[in-house]
Amino acid sequence: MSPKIVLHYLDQSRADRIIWLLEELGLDYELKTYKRGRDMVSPPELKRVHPLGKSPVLEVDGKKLIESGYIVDYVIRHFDNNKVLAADNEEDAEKISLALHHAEGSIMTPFIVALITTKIREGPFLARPLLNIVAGRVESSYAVPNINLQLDYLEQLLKDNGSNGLFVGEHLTGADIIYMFPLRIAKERNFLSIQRHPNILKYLETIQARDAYKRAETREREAGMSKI
Ligand SMILES: N[C@@H](CCC(=O)N[C@@H](CS)C(=O)NCC(=O)O)C(=O)O
Repeated sequence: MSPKIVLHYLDQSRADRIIWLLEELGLDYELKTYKRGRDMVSPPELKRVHPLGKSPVLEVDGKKLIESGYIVDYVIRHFDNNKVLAADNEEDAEKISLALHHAEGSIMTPFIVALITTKIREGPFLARPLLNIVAGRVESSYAVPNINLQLDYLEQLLKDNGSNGLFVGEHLTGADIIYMFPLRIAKERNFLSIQRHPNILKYLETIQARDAYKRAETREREAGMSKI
């Protein structure tokens, strides 16, 4: 019997990884959507789904899964019956496992700090000269060098994996699913350049041209959800 899958999707969130994952595997799922409050925080209804109130939450036969890396791993282990995304060998499996930890464990941190400094700059008008100095220091001493460090590393991973434009092995894997979100944000926020990141830019194009990715976008749009 096929599982009952419900994706709890907060607008402008990492849930875009999971809807894409479900589309790649051709799984049936219900989409429940949530709008952020004016403070950008998730609404109380999402906290009723899971006490952390973060998105994505994936419900599988009533079991509530959190953390996008874990969700990607779980879904591939349980439902990738035709080995569409699963690793072809042990070495690739290790690389994918590392990617699932790396994306949320390290890459997202400087991006979140950069998001906070942007908010700091929008503080009370009269305080802005000082706020800009504080934000600028945090950006130049931590956020920007660490974003660049992570992007250079990802650029190298893509280069090392060869000409198929993907992160691990010969076909799309969980590593591609998990790295897409920070890389899309990197592009949105102008951290990428053709001189320094040609492989990342090609990767983004390759992914965005996939049928499953487009189907996910259509479903997001029809449900009134937008990307960050
Ligand atoms: N590491 C978690 C992060 C989850 C998370 O922070 N999600 C954000 C959206 S991208 C969220 O729910 N924000 C709303 C809030 O914090 O209230 C994951 O990968 O799932």
